[in-house]
Amino acid sequence: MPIHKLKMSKSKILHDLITTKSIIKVGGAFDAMSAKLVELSGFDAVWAGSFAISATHGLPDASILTMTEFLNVTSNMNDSCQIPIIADCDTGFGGPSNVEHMVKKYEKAGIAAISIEDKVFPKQNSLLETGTHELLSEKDFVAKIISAKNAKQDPNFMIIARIEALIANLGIDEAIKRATAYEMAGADAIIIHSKKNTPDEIFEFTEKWNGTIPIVAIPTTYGSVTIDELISHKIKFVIFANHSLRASHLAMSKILDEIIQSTSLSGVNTKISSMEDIFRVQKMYDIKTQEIEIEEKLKKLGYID
Ligand code: SPV
Ligand code: MG
Repeated sequence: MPIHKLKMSKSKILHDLITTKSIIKVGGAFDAMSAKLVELSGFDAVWAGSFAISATHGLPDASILTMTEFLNVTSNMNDSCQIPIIADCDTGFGGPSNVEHMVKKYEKAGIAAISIEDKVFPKQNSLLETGTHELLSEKDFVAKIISAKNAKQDPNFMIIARIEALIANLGIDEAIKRATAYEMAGADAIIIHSKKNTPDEIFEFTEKWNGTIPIVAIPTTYGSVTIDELISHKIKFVIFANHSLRASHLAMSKILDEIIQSTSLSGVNTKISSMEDIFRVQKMYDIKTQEIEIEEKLKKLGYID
């Protein structure tokens, strides 16, 4: 009898990392190539963030793209790399029934985890100072978690509940109350998000909360926090949400400005990746190997000498 080597699912890979790693490092990406670069740099998982994906469509991070559009991008990212993908699913694209449909679709696509946040639809990016950050009632968000949990088939597929109470300036007690409710409803992890420039309120939350599910932090605004500090304050996942997008934006803007102001490309060629670099990441060299394999097969079948 042939022995089939079953590949471990990415949800299982992500789930196992919770016990084997002191902290899981998640790099933000916005398409297949940036996801691949996140993997090549040694991150444990990829964050398919709504901010970065919306921006690369030239659109605001304000619930504009549809679930299908996000899922298409996220699936491409998933296909391009071996590490698990954590999908930022905003508010879940509607009510509990929309969340149910979404969980089925994302799980079927091989995505390891989804995150839904407790804001009302349409949401706006959490770090937009002038943004409206209205929270959904705890009861209505718990209904979404119940729906997500009922819809998932794979026990390792993670439902991450994201708390926006600190973003909405509602304070630690509200954040703790919601975290407790979301854990009780079946969330597999909690994202506690903050827009402060120090990790103080995040650490106050992690000290006060008695929950047992993993806690996720997104230290975009409190970027001076160290990995060791996060670990010692019970953070299990750290998401570097948008740095690949912002790095690309800066690099592209600089080079394009230089090209338009120059009379030749001689100055820029050393400042950009080589064609070889891109050939490698897009697996261009696999084409030759495939051609050789096909040719050998065609020879065996007598089509060519
Ligand atoms: C994202 O990357 O889309 C996020 C994180 O949701 S934040 O931009 O900080 O809201
Ligand atoms: Mg987002």
